[in-house]
Amino acid sequence: MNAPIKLENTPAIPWTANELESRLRALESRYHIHHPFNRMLNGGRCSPAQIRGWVANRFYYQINIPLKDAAILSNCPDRATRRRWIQRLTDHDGQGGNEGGIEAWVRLGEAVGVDRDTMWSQRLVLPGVRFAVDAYVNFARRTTWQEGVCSSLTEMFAPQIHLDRLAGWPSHYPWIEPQGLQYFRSRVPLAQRDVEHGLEVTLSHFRTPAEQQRAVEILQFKLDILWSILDAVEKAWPI
Ligand code: AHQ
Repeated sequence: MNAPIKLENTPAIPWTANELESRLRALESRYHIHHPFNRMLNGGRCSPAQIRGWVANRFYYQINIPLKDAAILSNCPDRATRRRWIQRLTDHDGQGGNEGGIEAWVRLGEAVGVDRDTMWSQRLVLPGVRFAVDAYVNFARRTTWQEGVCSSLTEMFAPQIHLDRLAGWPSHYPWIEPQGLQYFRSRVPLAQRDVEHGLEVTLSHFRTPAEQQRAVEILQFKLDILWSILDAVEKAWPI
């Protein structure tokens, strides 16, 4: 299992920005794309009940992303950063004619057989999922905005997991209405845009060896959150 990331001894001299980025990207091996439940899901081996359980539980993560991002915004005194960061809220909540990612996830629910009311009722959300997601939101509320930004960098690895779904689900799960996968399609360019901003902030803020070790630990914390969500789902809908 994932042992906590601890460098033997924090380096005496700071890493360059490129070295810090490489250290963060090296955590990809701990990303939930490698979780047994995700391998089963993207490998076409999930039952409709398991897919419905996963979609209904990940909805709790999705509806909390804007709360997490609003917490970061409320901690951030820098207008230029806020002008960029606020886009993340409207990406999920929608704006004008764009219904946003939360509505797209509700439609994913309907496409897999979880109706809108059940999704919003959250009655399928597991204690372990609620606990992990709430830990993420509360982290963003109580820490610095820069640490909150750093924690979003698990999305460095997200385009691949969305592309895996788009490549495999139509043939693995032909019973799912293709339109239901729109969220995954929409997320790839947004993730790339968000990671560009998140890395800019992280690589410029975390400078000293101790700060850079902290950045690595923050990313590991968020990777654990995503992993724990799948642990809970797998336990409720065993492989
Ligand atoms: O759909 C996802 C999303 O909008 C975000 C925002 C970002 C954050 O701020 O933490 N992380 C994230 C992620 C999304 N989807 C997950 C998935 O597996 O579909 C991956 C997750 C991430 O990698 O952090």
